Amino acid sequence: MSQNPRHPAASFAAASAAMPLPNALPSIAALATSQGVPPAGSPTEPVLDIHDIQGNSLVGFNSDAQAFLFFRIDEVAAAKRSLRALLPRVATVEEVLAFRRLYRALRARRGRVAGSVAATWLNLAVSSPGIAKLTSQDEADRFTSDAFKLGMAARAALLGDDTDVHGNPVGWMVGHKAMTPDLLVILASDSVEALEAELERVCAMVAGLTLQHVERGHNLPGRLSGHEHFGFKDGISQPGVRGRVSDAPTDFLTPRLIDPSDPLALSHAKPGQPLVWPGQFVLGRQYPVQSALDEVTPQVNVDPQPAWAVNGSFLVFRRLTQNVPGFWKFARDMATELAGKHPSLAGLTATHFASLLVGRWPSGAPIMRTPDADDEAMAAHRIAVNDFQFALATPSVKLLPEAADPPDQFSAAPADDEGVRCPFGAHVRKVNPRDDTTELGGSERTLLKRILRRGIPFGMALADPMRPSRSKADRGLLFVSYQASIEDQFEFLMTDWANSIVNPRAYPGAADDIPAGHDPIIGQQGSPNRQRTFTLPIDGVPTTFTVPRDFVTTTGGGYFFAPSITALKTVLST
Ligand code: N7H
Repeated sequence: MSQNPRHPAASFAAASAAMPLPNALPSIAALATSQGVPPAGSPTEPVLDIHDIQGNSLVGFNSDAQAFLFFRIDEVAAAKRSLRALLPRVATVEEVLAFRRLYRALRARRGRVAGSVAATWLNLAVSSPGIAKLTSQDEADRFTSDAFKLGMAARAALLGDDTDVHGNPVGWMVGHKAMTPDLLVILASDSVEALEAELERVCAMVAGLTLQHVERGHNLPGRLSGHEHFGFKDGISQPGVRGRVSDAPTDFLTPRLIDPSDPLALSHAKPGQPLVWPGQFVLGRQYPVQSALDEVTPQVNVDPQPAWAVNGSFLVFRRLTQNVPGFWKFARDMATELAGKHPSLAGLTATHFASLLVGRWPSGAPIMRTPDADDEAMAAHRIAVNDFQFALATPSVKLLPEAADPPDQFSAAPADDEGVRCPFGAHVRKVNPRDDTTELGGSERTLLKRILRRGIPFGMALADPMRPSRSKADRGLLFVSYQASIEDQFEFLMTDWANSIVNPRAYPGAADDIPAGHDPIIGQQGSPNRQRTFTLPIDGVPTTFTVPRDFVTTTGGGYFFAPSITALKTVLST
């Protein structure tokens, strides 16, 4: 392990002010107590190449402050020297996971960790033009993803973004024709000062590169901590990536919290968190992908093209500006209108209406479990907050003793195959319909569409997002996702589900199906008519209304590839 004090991983061992920590990184094995017990009949999971895969993909930095540095390569030889210089700072899955486990161990023992451990991380990604510059056009062309090769701006119209008559995105600050980055450097830290210091160091270290654009993201302050700008808790539901981080049979990347005697343990890490084979997120024949036939059996993967893409992952970046006052004005107006028109909705609040659009209350509590009012205690319970499904009643699950304390005694989610409790169009039901049968078929197919989300808000928060405001300040989400296929995962979620009024599910009508409408958060009706619809079942009758304008607007973006450490060392910087 590197002892270089400037190495980001080394910096977390040194950062403990409150408690002396060992000089070197604690080994993961030392911290890995049991990560769960696989039930009999579980398929063997591959050992992930945790020294070679970048850490933000499979684990996630989850830091309070992040910076996204977009560079153009002007001088190839100097740019390669810069990459070589940055290489020791690139955080791997091993390092980020070691930190995560240390953090969890301290929190379990001491209750809180604030200030005792800190880390500053760096990860790198390259665009297709960047790869062409660092290797050759032929090499860049060997990637099989057309979306990646074309870039996000060329896909803007397909994604439903606002575009001009030539199909070019309108209003983008980064990633448009005049500013197509070659290289993306992501910095992350829990301290803004440490982040800014690292940003300066990185800029001073590199040559042959022009810094085109910087985005700064941060956890929102005060009671909005962990929430996005509309005021809803974010970062709750992620797929559980299968795979082990050492040869030990139970050293799983994703801790398993279900008792092995419970049948759900075969397919889930914990209730609400299905296990997904790692080939859905990282490239390589050694990592199986999901099968379209059942949720457990691994499906053989293929070698990536080019071969050096192994252990890499596609990174989608989207700068999403949020119109917070507009969103809440719409929610207030609709709540008043619906409450006035329908006696059964008398007393409907803007918060309740907005929660029906999201599928969760601002605290994060799922409306499937608490349909009438927010429930902060449910949201704070680490199992209850994500233990729900849609079509069938959610069964009770036997957890391992440490996960069952305190027990989840909140009311369980009933079956909602009719989309009455949680509208089919609600954001979280659109982008992850869980056990719903979709236009693709059985729910096992939804697992092929899962992504790893690593976004962070940007811009100043409104003190109270729900209160009327004339603020026009630029704020939103720096959306980041990792996946093995841009087309089949991120683009699918946008084009086939969020932007579709009928998929993944519609309401059955007497003659024809009644559309569920767009995803009211991220769904887009392409240019020039951006008017959307949403369907809410009222007194058992699916009732469709208009959503007048986008509350989330794309103001930049790009498709990148996060290569392995080996590829950075042996292909991209030589
Ligand atoms: Fe979404 N929001 O505040 O309404 N999202 N999202 N998202 N999102 C989620 O479970 C939000 C965006 C997904 O497994 C929550 O972590 C906003 C894009 C997926 O149950 C909330 C923006 C895409 C999930 C929001 C935005 C997705 C998810 C609940 C943009 C993909 C997990 C918290 C500004 C194309 C669903 C949580 C599951 C959850 C919001 C963007 C996808 C509150 C404001 C672009 C897969």
